[in-house]
Amino acid sequence: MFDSLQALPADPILGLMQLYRNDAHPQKVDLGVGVYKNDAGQTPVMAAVKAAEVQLLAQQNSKTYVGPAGNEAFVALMKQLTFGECLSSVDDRLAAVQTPGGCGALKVAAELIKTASPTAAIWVSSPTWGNHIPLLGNAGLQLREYPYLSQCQTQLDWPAMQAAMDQVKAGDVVLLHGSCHNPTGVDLTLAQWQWLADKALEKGFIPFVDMAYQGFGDGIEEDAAGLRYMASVLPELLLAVSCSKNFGLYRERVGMVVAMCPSGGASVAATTHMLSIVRGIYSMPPDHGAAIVAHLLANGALANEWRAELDSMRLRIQQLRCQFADTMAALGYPEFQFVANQKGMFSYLGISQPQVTWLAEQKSIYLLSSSRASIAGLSRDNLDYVCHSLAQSITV
Ligand code: PLP
Ligand code: TYF
Repeated sequence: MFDSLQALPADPILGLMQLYRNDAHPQKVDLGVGVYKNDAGQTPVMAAVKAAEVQLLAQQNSKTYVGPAGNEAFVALMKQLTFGECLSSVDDRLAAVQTPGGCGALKVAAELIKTASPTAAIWVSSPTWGNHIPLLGNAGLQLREYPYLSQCQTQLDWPAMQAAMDQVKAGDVVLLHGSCHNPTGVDLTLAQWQWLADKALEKGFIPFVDMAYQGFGDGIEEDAAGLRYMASVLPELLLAVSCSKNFGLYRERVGMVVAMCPSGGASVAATTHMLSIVRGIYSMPPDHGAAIVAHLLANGALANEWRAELDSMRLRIQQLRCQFADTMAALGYPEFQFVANQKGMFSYLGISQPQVTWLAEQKSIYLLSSSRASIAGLSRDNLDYVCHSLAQSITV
């Protein structure tokens, strides 16, 4: 049976992680995978997460099954974190379950859309995160693209995106990145979210917000403003949440999927379908990471410590963005100023594929072939090396 299988290429992002690990160059730099790193180049366990984990281990007296919906306290607290002040007015219309990471949430949502409306198309930004395609497309739904970037690849092409929204049919789904657009770092303003909400009402399409970086753009509350506005005015939306980045819980696989339904009755039915989908894929999500988040968010002191640490991570990335742009300007390349204005982990540096290859082969600096760089991979120690190498790659 397995003789017939042809080997597939590695995931371009995770494959790059392996190349970096195998590289013995003492100055190697990983600007590939979107993982937060501190100035020492490490991805430490956040202090409040570690404290919550220690307390949890001391308290936990059973490892029995939790069930397909996962940890209920986690779901309640995460709905609060994401929907904020508008939760009380929509809570009875929300169907929500804990999932294995944001990827699990995207997959469950795709299957739910497929169940509710098999002919619906999902519209994704061009470009979008590479994994959106298999996670959403493998459910058998039609994927369509809407334009997102202008020709220069560093700014939103808002008129083109607006025009595309007129093509979206009633009942179609439009995927939006909650904040810190992956791969471009180009975000929507609140006024643009409001325009999209009006358009969704007018055309009858359903926004699907992928929130994988809450707290990395402008702040925890600010990054949810678009979602919250939409939730306050629309009858329906979908939300996929990841706790991988903002709680630093990557490998624990923590996330949540939410379907906001037009009525409480519809949300009860949607929940039963979510649970059925979950049973058909992985039966129930892992508990440990979600239990950590639930413990942390329920404890005021730990929650405050976590918020402060996340704020400092966000500020560090913003500072790196500015330092990168300033250093490039000092080297004669002021055109990289856009990096300072973008949000979150990623930016397209706008260099060609041969330049990306040259940086990897000659300088052991790894970024995606699209020129997406994970800014969190920069540090005080490697910034000059990266900027000088980048400048050199432009002249060779
Ligand atoms: N959505 C986007 C845009 C992402 O960048 C990621 C990756 O971190 C995810 C979803 C899901 O991540 P995870 O499954 O690790 O929580
Ligand atoms: O885009 C990134 O780098 C992150 C991490 O299969 C990631 O979102 C990359 C690939 C993948 C899962 C997560």
